[in-house]
Amino acid sequence: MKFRPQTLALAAAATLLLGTGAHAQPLMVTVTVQNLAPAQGVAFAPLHFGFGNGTFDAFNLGGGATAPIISVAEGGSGTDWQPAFAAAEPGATRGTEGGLLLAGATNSPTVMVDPLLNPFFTFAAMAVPSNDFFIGNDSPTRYRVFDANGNLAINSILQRATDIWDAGSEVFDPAAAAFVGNNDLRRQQNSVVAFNFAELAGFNGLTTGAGYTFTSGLTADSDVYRISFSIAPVPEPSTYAMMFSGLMLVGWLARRRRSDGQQHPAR
Ligand SMILES: [Ca+2]
Ligand SMILES: [Ca+2]
Repeated sequence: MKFRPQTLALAAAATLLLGTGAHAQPLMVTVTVQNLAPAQGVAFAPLHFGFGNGTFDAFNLGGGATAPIISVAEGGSGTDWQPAFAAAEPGATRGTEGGLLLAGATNSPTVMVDPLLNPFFTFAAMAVPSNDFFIGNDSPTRYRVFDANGNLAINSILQRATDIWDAGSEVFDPAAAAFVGNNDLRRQQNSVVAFNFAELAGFNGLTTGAGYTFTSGLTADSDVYRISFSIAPVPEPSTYAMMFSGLMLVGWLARRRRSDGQQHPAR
């Protein structure tokens, strides 16, 4: 009787494992990104993204930008955004998509996602050229990609010109723009995160790092970016890998039982 509560806990854990297995099959999710901006217009640095539980919140409208979003907005690297996401949500599936996405270009990374544990999509990418402009979701629960049954709930996320943010961390200055300007000229803006696409026209005529002459061409209702989701089952070898890791856990439970002097249950 001494071990009974623990045995019950183990049984509950095993049931949870088996019970969620029926609906929480991991999925292969292809995240297709498209730059919809006018030709010669705004490009986007690699998209930093994650499927999570909806708790990692990188910035707030009207709030001062913190290191995670500045690391996206002022150069696109996301060197603070990714670790902050990982710290907030250790179980999230995170990724970074390709290189610089020019107007008209597309990219389609695929990641494995548990749709029940990580139903929400969070993203951030720098707008180029700019000093500190980016796209991203303010609310971490704004985009629920999977419903409670693990089915795809939305097919895509569309970003318009009016969705482009100014991090408020670096003063607008084409001479100091990321990748083409002089970093020594960068000045702290000491402002807050705000919507701002109109200022991109201030870069018109700039020869970009990609070699074209920039023309914003954006109006308030211009589409600039689309993120689309498609799902597929996990391929067989990965399925076996998941089963194997599951068996490892069951094996660990069995060892616990034996070390506790409990009889291995017949199956
Ligand atoms: Ca927020
Ligand atoms: Ca700014």
